[in-house]
Amino acid sequence: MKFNQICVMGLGYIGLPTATLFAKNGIRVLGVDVTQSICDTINKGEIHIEEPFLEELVRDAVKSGMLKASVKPERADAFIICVPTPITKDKKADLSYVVSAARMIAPVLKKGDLVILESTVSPLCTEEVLVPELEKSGLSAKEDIFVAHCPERVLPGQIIRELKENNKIIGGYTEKGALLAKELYSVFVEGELCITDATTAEMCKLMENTYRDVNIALANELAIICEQIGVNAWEVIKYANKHPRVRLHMPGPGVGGHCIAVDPWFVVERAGEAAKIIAMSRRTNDGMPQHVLGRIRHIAPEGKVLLLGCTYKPDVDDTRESPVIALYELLEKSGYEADIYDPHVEKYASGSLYEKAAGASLAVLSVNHSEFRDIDYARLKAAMKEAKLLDTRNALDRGKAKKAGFACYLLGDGRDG
Ligand code: SAJ
Repeated sequence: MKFNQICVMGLGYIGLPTATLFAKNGIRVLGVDVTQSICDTINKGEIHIEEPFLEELVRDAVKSGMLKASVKPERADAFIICVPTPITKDKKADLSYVVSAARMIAPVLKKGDLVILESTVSPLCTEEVLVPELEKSGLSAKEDIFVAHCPERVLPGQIIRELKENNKIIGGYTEKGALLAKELYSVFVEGELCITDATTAEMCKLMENTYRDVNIALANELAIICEQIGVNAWEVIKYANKHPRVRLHMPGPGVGGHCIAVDPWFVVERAGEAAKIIAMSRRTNDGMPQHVLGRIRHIAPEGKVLLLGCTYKPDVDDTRESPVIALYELLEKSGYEADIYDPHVEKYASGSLYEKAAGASLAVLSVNHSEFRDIDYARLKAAMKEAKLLDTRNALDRGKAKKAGFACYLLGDGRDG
């Protein structure tokens, strides 16, 4: 089959880069997003998110006429669903965006079309949620149309490169569905296209992120233990990782983002009691802001605390599920005067780090943004009320800070003061 026109449903961190790469490789793309202002921005050749190389690609794709955005889908050869799958307050997968995307597609669906679900979903969602919705069109997903689950696996900040280079799992609802999806992605994917069934693909994606979450929980537990027994967890990790079969992860103030902090709960929801380690790891990581608060209380019992960075990871503008926001709220609840400086987040980027630090009793490195690599510690000290630093990422130049007169503390270090 030749794909002439495709529709990409959802123009966020995954949908927009995906749409753009197809457009760049000769397929006409209609990007669909329910938010009119997002469509307007894209149709002007501009973007609404921060991601390296994306802006130029979108500009070119729109200019060439290969990429357009609209709030409604149109007839196409293939539909790729890239909508969010958030989590509810009681830790259940919210599949409502997948359902509404399927409902928008159903009226324009015709025999022979391919529908791909890229969003991360709970086990069996393709079979139990997506297919029944699509079949409301009167077309059978076994005979008339083709369905596949091909989960996105790219890392924010490196999306364009990883979309092309990463291996991709192609989970067909039927064998023919998998083959067609493989054909479509081979337009720009240079990695291996691994064919399996849709439910296996769902589990692969969930376990990739669960693996990371469980390992980060182990690192966070190690940090807490090291603080108790008086060793430095970062040194333990550094040397343990010299073993050829050991790959300890890094501790931190918690796990954020819309993936790792969320996906393991999808497994727990389905597997219940059987998912013991997975649930416990989630709780360990969710408990880290509280642990950091404990350390802050010890170092600076009161006053103003400035958090350096509030995104869920370095050098991105994304604050979704960020543990730093949780820490900020905990600080406020505990009577501190809390503030955030983050050069990547408009709301917290005004003024300079030094202006924001005025009168603070403690500065906490909460996100290891590149900008924080070369802080002028003498200037920072002059601004602050007390010269105290807590590094939760092992990323500050604490040698320099100490020379400038700072008392430095490190998460996971039981010897730091
Ligand atoms: N983190 C630690 N310690 C570590 C590594 C990470 O505390 O050793 C924290 C980070 O600070 C951050 C969180 O984990 O808060 C997650 O960041 P990340 O960079 O590990 O991952 P994400 O959420 O940006 O992207 C992940 C990726 N999955 C894996 O690496 C297995 C990506 O490939 C997926 O596409 C993405 O989830 C997704 O969409 O599911």
